[in-house]
Amino acid sequence: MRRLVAPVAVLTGALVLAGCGSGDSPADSQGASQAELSVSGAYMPQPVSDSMAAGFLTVTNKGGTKDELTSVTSDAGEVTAHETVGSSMQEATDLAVPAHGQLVFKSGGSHLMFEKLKRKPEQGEKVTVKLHFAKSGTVTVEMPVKSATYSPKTGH
Ligand SMILES: [Cu+2]
Repeated sequence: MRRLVAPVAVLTGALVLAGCGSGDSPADSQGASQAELSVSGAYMPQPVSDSMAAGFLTVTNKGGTKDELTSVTSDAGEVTAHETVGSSMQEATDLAVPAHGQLVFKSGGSHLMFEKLKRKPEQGEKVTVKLHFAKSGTVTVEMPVKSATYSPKTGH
């Protein structure tokens, strides 16, 4: 006489806890050897000038290799990276994005300088800029135009 074996219902929906708890060590070991860039906080204060404007953003590198911002381009007009030295500013080339670090463009410091704008950007519009990096290639950023007095919240 054959016995029917009741199929055992296996609950496969159990939670699988992915291995966490090893995330405290810096990711500078093998496997994190490439630059890994992301851009955040991009904005342009609505310019007062018809042809010139500044732009700000933060490039974050989560990878273990540094990268460099070699140039910036935009269909809106000419754009270069500037750094502020004392009370004047000068064009900056080959700005480093350190491994596990940031390249910060912010009011009062380094900034993107738009010149010879084809038309004046208005609040609510977006200006597209392309950031060209030595290793990571081109990153396209949509930069929203904010009010002339806009100031981003800082802090962590
Ligand atoms: Cu400038």
